[in-house]
Amino acid sequence: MFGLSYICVLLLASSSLAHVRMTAINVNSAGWDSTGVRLPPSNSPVTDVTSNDIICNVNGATPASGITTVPAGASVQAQWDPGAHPGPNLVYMAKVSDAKTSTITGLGWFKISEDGLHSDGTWSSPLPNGIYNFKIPSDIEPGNYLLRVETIGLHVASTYPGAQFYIGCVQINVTGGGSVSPATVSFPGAYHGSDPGITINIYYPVPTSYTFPGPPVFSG
Ligand SMILES: *[C@@H]1O[C@H](CO)[C@@H](O)[C@H](O)[C@H]1NC(C)=O
Ligand SMILES: [Cu+2]
Repeated sequence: MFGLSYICVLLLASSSLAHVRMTAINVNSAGWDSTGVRLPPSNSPVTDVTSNDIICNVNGATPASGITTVPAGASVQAQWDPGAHPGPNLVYMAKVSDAKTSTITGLGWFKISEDGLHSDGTWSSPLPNGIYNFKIPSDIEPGNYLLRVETIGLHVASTYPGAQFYIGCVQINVTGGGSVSPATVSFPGAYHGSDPGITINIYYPVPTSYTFPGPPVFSG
C-alpha cells in the first residue's frame, strides 16, 4: 500500500508541474512581448473540445491591453512555461476587425503550423526551453488577427475526455502581406473527441505516426 500511494503522489506531482501557460511572443527576434497575450487565470488544461474554452482558453474573451505588430512572413517564437506534457504543438490565426476588443466566438481559424511525433520517437512538447518556433504566412491580408498557440498533452489521452489542451491567444496586427484569405474552420467544431490525434494511447502500443487534429496547414 505504501508503495502504491507513493507512486500516485509522484504521478500527481509530476502532472501538476507540467501544466503550462503561453506567456509571450518574440517576433523576428525583436524581444519578448506579453502585452497582447490573453493570459488564462491558471495553467489548468481545457479537456472539453466542445467548450468555448477550446477557443482561447478560460477567460479567452477578456482582452489584453496591447497588440503586437507582426510583419507578414515573420519568424515568431512562442514562450511556454517549460516542461509541458508530451504531445504536439499547433498554431492558428483568425482575422478580426479589432484584436484589442475582439470576441472569440464565430471566428474563422486557419492553421499555420504543426509539429508532432518526431522520427526519434520524441514529441514536439516538451519544447527546448519552452519555445515553439513558427512562421506567419507571407501572403495573408494585413490587419488584426488573433493568434492561437496550442500544445496538447497526450499523457492521459487513451480515453476522451483525457487529452489536455493548453491554449494561448495573442492580439496581433499583421503588416505587409498580400491578399490571400485562407480557408477556415470553427472553434469549437474543428476538434472532436474521436479524432485519432485527440484520443490516443502514446505508451502502448507506441505510435509510429501521428494524425494532427484540425485542418491541414495553410502553406502560404
Ligand atoms: C496596424 O498596422 C497598420 C500598418 O502599420 C497601422 O496603420 C494600423 O494603425 C495598425 N493597427 C493597430 C490596431 O495597431
Ligand atoms: Cu498537466
